[in-house]
Order: sequence, then structure tokens, then C-alpha cells
Amino acid sequence: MKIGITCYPTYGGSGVVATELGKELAAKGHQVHFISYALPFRLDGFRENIFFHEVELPDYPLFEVDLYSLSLTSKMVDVVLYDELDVLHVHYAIPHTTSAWNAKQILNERGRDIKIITTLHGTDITLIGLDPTLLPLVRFSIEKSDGITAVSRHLREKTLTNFNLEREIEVIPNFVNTEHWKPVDSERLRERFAPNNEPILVHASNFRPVKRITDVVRIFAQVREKMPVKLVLVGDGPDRAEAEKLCRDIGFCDDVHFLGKQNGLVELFSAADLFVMPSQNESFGLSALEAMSCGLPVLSTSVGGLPELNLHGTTGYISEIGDTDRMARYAIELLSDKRRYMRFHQAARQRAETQFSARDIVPQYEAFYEQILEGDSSLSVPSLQS
Ligand code: GMT
Repeated sequence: MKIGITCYPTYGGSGVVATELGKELAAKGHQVHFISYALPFRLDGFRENIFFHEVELPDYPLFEVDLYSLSLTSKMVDVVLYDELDVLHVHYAIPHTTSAWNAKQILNERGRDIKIITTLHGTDITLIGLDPTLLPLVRFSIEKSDGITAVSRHLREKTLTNFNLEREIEVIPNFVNTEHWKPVDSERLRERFAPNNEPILVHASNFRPVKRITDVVRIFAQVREKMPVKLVLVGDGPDRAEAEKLCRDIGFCDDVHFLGKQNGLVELFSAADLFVMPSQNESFGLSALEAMSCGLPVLSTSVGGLPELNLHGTTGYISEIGDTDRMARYAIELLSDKRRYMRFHQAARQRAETQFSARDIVPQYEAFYEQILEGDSSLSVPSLQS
């Protein structure tokens, strides 16, 4: 099959999922064409069957605001026609689904049909998609997609309610390549972060307010009052400075490692003991899954799709948003009980392998493409009133 994939190419879970999906599909013999404004950051090294089409923006003084969504449409039209795509799979509805719908209209005029599949990832539905400036367009685009997938049951329900829709939305959860994301020897790294073999808490994200980074620091502060422990923070973003200041104010900068953006996450996760995700909103929580696949139990909140991933009392613990006391208590309990910790460590890895492995999930996308191409999108599109 020839598949066009559009996603955000920079740091962010939707781009990661799209890129990993493209890599897996290419490895299975499909031809994959990425269409975006930059090379997706997880697209490392040369891979057969993968092509990249850069969307260039016109440089003209009259266009003070960026016309990306229109340039993307034009590029989609070209790639569909000249690379003979079977399907366009866009990740994150805004503006990708709308650009794809426009491309479909242009192609239809030329007698060429193309199926559009949208994967909804999170804030395209729960936050920015609800903004009055975008809502009618997002709703329309979702309705007009030939197929829609959501990364969790929670996100499917949110989409149907928030946009007052009645249509099939296939839940295809996010996945990891468990051959890559697995516990590896990382003694050297561990010694660097925790010279006296202290337990290590780790967090990785884009440090946006929704991730509640200062909660990570507060949880760490409470655990540190009871036991020697270290904190490793991976990533960067708007809330990093505040978290750094909090560490300085509390006075434990020596025990906290701010690493910024990193690529070697498998080694970092393998060196750590517990993944902390106190998010305010999370339709899935991909980085928690990557950590679980490396054997890390997860301390998370109960929001969004997190309870579909992290099983309370089995692969980690779940608490209410902002309940840092409880999260710290759970961390102390788990890190002080070696046998219980080992059970959680094994269960986390096992859940990633049995429920969320690329081996099992990628075929669900392939089957969905087939279903849409055969014309059975099980659509029940209501009239456009909201
Ligand atoms: O909505 C965002 O925060 C952006 C989005 C992204 O592109 O990184 O993240 C969402 O998609 C990820 C991949 O499916 C999910 O793992 C994240 O939970 C989700 N983020 C939120 O829902 C806040």
C-alpha cells in the first residue's frame, strides 16, 4: 500500500506516533510518504520505503500570516497524484485534516478519489479544537474524514461529546516497539546520577503547563524527606525555568538533573526506577508507555486515557491531579519494598508487551486502512448543526 502521513515533525507525542507508525509500515513493505514542513525528528537514518516531502511556504511580503495549511494542501495534491497514494493518514486534526479535506476536493475535481484518515491525539479535541475560532472547522473536518481513529477510549468519548458527533471512531491505542524500548544495561549512567545507588525518579515531557512539572519537583521533595533519592528531568519547554527555580528555592539542586532534550531515552529510563507523570490532561501518555516498556512503574494522575494504560496497584499508582502528598506516599511505599517493586517492574514491561506492542497494534492500522479503502467507513454522518 502507498500511504501518505502528515504530522507535526517536532517534539510531541502525535509526531512520534505518526513517525513510528510510518517506520513500522515501511518495514512491513508499505511505501510511506511523510508530508510536513520539516523532517520528523524520530526519522533517523536512511530507511527503504520511506520518502519525505517538505512543504515549502511561499515567501511573499503580502502574506504576513503563515499559509501553511494551504501549502500543505497543495503538496498533498501533488504527492497523491504523482506518487499514487492509496490513503492519506493525518495525525492531529488541526490543521492537517482540513488541509487533507481540501486536497480531496481538488483531487475529486480531477476524477481522483483519495481516502482521508485522521488520528486524533488529544488537545486537538480537548483543548485547542474547542476554541470558538476553530471549533466549526474541526468538527466539519472530523465529520468529513473517511475514517477516524482515537488513541484511547477516553478520547473517543470526548470527541463524540465535545463535538456532538455520532459517527464511528476506531480506538487504536498508541504503541511501542518493545524490541527497542526494553530494559538495557545502564549501570554507568546510574552511577553518574546516583553514586550511592539511590533510587531515581524520572520525568520526560515538553514541560508545558499541562504536564505540571512543579508537581514532579514537589513529589520528589516529599520523597527526599524520607529517603535518599535522585530526580532526572528530560525535556524542555515553558515551565522548565519555574521548576529550576523551585529546586533552587528548596535547595536540592545537586539531587536533580535537568538534562534538556535527549535522544537516548531507553538508556535513561533503564537507569531509573520510577516514571512520574502528574499531568493535568493526557489522552494517552505515550512517554509513560515508553517508560513502562523499559520496565518502569508509573506514578500518574487519573486523567484522560492514563487509567487505560497505567493499572493502579499493578503497573504503578494513580492519584488525583495535584495530590502530590499521595503520589509521594506511593513512591515511598514502592521504592521501600523490593519485592513489590519487582512485581510492578515486571508488570509494567509485560503490559507494554502484551497490550501495546507495535507487533499487535500496527496491524490494526493496516486493517483499518483496508476497511476504509473498501468503502466501509461505517459512517453515520449527522447533519452539520451544532
Ligand atoms: O495534545 C498534546 O499535548 C499534543 C500531543 C502531541 O502531539 O504531543 O499529545 C497528545 O498525543 C500523544 C500521542 O498520542 C498522547 O500520548 C498525549 O497524551 C496527548 N497529550 C494530551 O492529551 C495532553
